[in-house]
Amino acid sequence: METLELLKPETSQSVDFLPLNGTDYIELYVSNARQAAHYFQTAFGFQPLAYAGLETGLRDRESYVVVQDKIRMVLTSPLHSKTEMGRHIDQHGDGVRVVALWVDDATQAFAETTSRGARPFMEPTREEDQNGYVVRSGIHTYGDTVHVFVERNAYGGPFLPGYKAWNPHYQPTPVGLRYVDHMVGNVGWNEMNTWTRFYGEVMGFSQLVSFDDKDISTDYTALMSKVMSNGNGRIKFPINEPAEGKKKSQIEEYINFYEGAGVQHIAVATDNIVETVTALRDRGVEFLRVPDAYYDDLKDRVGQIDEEIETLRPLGILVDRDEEGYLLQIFTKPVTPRPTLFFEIIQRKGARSFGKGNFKALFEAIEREQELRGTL
Ligand code: TYF
Ligand code: FE
Repeated sequence: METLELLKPETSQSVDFLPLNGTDYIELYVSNARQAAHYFQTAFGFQPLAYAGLETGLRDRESYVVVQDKIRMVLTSPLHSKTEMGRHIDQHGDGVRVVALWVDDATQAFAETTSRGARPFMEPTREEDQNGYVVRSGIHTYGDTVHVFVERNAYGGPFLPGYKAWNPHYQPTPVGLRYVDHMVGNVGWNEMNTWTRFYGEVMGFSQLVSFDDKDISTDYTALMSKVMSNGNGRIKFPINEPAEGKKKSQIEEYINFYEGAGVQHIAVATDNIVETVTALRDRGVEFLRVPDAYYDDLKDRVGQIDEEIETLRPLGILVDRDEEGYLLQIFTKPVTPRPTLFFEIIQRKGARSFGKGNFKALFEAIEREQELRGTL
């Protein structure tokens, strides 16, 4: 199947029971939030936004919020032993705990999803300060990951009530990251359909068919993937499960190291991938490399593109084309000690797919890394 289509297209009559405005924030539980925030500022060009911790009256945790255009990341660490955060970090290492979604009505989002079978994580809760109020609610998804619904239309503060503005001297320049394009979940053996059904039935998403399942379950990939999208397309969640191949699936490696299902990669969009990747490299971000031969037949595969192939080659930027246009993408090495979480930088020029034409080269590059780690 080559064309992109929704398997369950929204008709004009069907109402989206879970309208989502976009990604609100991504919260990572990490062992040293202060240093992680510094890393995301220094290496990825995020700006300091807000802080909560001892200085705001908290005793159990510290959180730093960094921002780049529409992307907000929260780095949170516990301040003492035997916390839920500490248990999360012990099991998973540093990783994504919360994928927060911006809604107009967090109470309704909670009711609509829990009535369809979602496991509650947080009852609708109103928090307020001098800047207004926010209502948040939450449900569990795969592994220990949760979705928090954030209703913030009546809030004017820097982040959430309880946080104070964080405006230190050190503010490295942004690298041009704009918004979260998609976030990928890795789930266990034979669990993909459970979770795509969850996003379909509980959250009202539809499957985006940009490649059929068999396309990527070949020798060199050993994974299955389906992409779930909400009604307006602002939220896209590909779900991967491991598959039996000649070698250990990269998804199985993730599940083993993360000790469960979790967020595998966060894809962030840029309007100028050449400038963004140049800046990220200069700041020490490390990317996967495909063999140089990839660039020799690139023009034959993708046709005319705006960028010079000789500009893309030294940076390792990949290109793929679909019926609607093309996209440029590149993948970082894992950003955590365990080979689990990584980032994708993506620039779309019309294409709405996910780089199927790059899977072979990409997955072989991942396998070379697995080989170095001794986990293949
Ligand atoms: O999100 C995607 O589908 C692409 C391709 O382990 C991809 O970024 C899929 C699986 C994977 C790495 C990249
Ligand atoms: Fe991706």
